Amino acid sequence: MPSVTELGYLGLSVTNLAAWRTYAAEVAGMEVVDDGEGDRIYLRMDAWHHRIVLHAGEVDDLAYLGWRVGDPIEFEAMVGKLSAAGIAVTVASDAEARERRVLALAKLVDPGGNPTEIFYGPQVDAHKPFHPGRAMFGRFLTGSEGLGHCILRQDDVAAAASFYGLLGLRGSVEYHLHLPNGMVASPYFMHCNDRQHSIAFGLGPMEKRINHLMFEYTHLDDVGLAHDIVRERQIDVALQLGKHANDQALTFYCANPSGWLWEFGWGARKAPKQQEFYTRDIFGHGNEAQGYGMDVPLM
Ligand code: MBD
Ligand code: FE
Repeated sequence: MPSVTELGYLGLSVTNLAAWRTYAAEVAGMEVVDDGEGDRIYLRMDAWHHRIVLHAGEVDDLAYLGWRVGDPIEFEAMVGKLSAAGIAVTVASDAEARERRVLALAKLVDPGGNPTEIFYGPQVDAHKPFHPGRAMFGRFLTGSEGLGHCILRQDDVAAAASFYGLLGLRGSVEYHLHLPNGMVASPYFMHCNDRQHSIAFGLGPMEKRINHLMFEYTHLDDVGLAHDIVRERQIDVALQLGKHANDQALTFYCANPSGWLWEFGWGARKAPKQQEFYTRDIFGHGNEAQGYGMDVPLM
């Protein structure tokens, strides 16, 4: 059965490209690449041409997610499998593939309405060493684990789980969180490689398509340095430093210039073969700035 292998790239629509340039480079340490197209800039995290495209736009939200498959055979099999399941999927033109810096891609929409792309063959600029936007102790942990994970809006969790299951991701509910109103939140996490989760959903209604992007540093000190910079610049922190029970990464969540969250992390364990669930995090992750859709009791 064909399967995606990693969350390969993201496209974001942003209203303030200048603020994003500063934040991505000086807070997160990503490399900003401008190919002179005028309406977009690229963020590098490793040797790939880019992992994130920032499109100058009217809205501040996710524009699309790119899921990688291994090669043309997997690509054809995946497009065939999705079509056979009754999902509308369109193979994009060569011009669109060039625009994404991949050999080929197909476009579809997930059950939450999130524009989704399946691709193979990213452009890897092996000749161009990754050059962080600020001093870094280590690097971004990408490789076969992809760029990180996202929490997406899904009004129908069962439909989302079966859609991402078709893409080849596995997972389950991993928390039962008791909310102050007496309800229980049951967020659902899915993986397609060693990264403990590449996607999650089911934390409740969301204004935007995306709640947060998590990326991981290879060195703990880069989380500490980012945290110092975030505090120095008085950027809103929605969840304080803490350790999740599922991926066991040390992370904190702060606002990006689009008003949704980036989760800065280090030290995640690899995806286990069998599912578990938890009722709280290991430590920390106290709620601080409200209104970012993360006012959930993880502790
Ligand atoms: C995560 O990465 C996360 O964002 C939440 C809310 C819970 C567990 C792991
Ligand atoms: Fe997360």
